[in-house]
Parts: sequence; C-alpha cells; structure tokens
Amino acid sequence: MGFDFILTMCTKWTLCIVSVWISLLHTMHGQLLYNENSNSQHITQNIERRVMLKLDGIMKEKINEMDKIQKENMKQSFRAELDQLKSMMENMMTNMTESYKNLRNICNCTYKAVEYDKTGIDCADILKKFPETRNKNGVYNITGPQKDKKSVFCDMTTDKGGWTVIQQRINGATEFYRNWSEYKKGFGSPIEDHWLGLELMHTLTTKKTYELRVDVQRFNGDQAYATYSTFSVASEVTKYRLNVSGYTGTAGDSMTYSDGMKFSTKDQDNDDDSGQCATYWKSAWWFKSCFYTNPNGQYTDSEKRDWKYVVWYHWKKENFSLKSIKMMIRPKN
Ligand SMILES: [Ca+2]
Repeated sequence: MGFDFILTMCTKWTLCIVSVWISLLHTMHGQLLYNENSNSQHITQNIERRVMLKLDGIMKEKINEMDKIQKENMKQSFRAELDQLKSMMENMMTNMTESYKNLRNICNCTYKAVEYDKTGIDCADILKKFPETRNKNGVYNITGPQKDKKSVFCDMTTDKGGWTVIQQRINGATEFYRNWSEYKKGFGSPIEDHWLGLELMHTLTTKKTYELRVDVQRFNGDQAYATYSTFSVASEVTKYRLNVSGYTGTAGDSMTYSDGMKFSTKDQDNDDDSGQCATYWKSAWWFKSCFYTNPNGQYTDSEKRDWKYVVWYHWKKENFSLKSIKMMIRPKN
C-alpha cells in the first residue's frame, strides 16, 4: 500500500491517521522480512522517521486543502448571503411599489366616491341650490357653453366654499404642452391635473363678476395663496384676453403682469415677445414677455429651479418648481 495511494484516499483526518499507522505496520513487517539480519531497532526508527515525514507532508497538504475549502466555502456562503439579501431587497421593492399603488388606488377611490350628481351654472350655484353640499369637496357637473354637462372639481370648504376649479396641477398625470383647440376645449381630469377650457372660462366670467384664488404648495409642504378681486376671460375673437386685478394674499402677486394679455399656445403666438414664449417654455399662458407664473409649465416630482416648471415667482422671489397649484373662481357677492 503506497503513501501516494493513502494520500489520495485520505479525505478525513481520522481515516488518514489510521491509514498511515496501518501502512507503518505493513511496511515494518515487509522490511523485517526483507532484511532479516538487520538491526530491527534501526529499521524501526528509519521507518518511523519516514512515516512522520509523510504524516507531516499529509498534514500540511490537508491544512492547505482545508484552507482552500474554507475559503471556497466562505466565498459560497458570502455569495449565498448576498443573493438572499438581493432577493430580500427585490421583495421589499415589490412590496413598496404594491403598497404605493394601493395607496394611490385608495386615494383615487376616495376621490371617485366623491362624485355628486348635482348640476349648476358653477360651484357657487350648486352650493346655493344644494346647501347640503357645503364642506363636501368633490366632482360636480356644471353647464357647459353648449348647455352640455361638464365635470368640475368644486372646493366647498375654502373660505366658505363655492369655488370652481379652472386649473390644477398635482401629479404630472396630464401633458400640458398642447395646442389652441385643446386649451379652448379643456383637458385632463377634475380629480388630478386639469384645465377647464378657455371657452367655458369665458362663458362663466362674462355672465357675472368673478374673483380668482390661486393656491400653491412647495415640495416641503409650505402653502400660500393669492386672490384677485376680479378675473375674466374675453372671447376667442380677442384671443381670450385676460382681465385680472386686485391682489391680496400670502403668495405674492405673480399674475398682474399678465393682465390684458392674449392667450398663447404652441400653435398660436399672441404674446408681446419677439420670440414665442409658448414654444420656448413648452407651455401655454397669457404670456407677455414672458411671465412671472407658469401654471401650465412642465411638472416635476421634486423641487428644481427653472422657469420651464410650474413656477410662482413672487412667493419667494425664486423660480422653483411647485408641488401643486390650483386656480379657482367664484362669483363675487
Ligand atoms: Ca411672440
């Protein structure tokens, strides 16, 4: 039985040592038979030395092997732990996304549930005709230019309620870089991002004297408002010329600058600028040259500084993007 064979066969420490000692006895016996005249003590010592050397070699080799195995095992276990961690993170992300979707659905359901089958000329008219709607914000119907019903969001709580929301940006769900006919007709959803439509704004604000309230919110949660004692939109012939005046509030006056201006969209340049404010800023508004507020600008999901975003400059005298803006009108008493 050779040592190399033992080395190959040895996989366990105990097995290895037992095998080596069996080999020692075997070899001793063989050597004694072969050298029957030799000094048995000398032979024994010689064999013992060789066996010890071999054992030492085997031990070293085994230690190296164990080191390698240990390193490999550590590597494998580390990799397994990483995979487990990765899988946990992926699960967490999936759960978070799901929770966020559920939360959004709950919010939407709440909003959807708050739809009232009540119609009026505007939200103030609905509040007057149906006093039970006081403090009940939600979607109501108002009579459109062609006597058709149009869904609007009514704010029935702020400053005694009766406000018809004409413009809203809350989540970037709707693209606002649109053409003239879309701004004329209106677009979006009353419970999310919404533009009521220039024609309906004109129809409403020429029947009575309206006031305007604008509510703005930063991404840090700060809120402010601006009210204007008069607000009206002239006919399409005048390019929906704006009449706004009588500012009071906490947000600063960023709209009087646009007073008397025609409305401009990407396909109708009616501004006072030598260029095209609408196409330059990818927006639509009663641009002059160009604006201090950009309610129909690009929506972004965090606070950034650029005029292209939804901006209300005079609040902090800075052009940071707003988290939300809401424009609403109500007839003056
Ligand atoms: Ca121009």
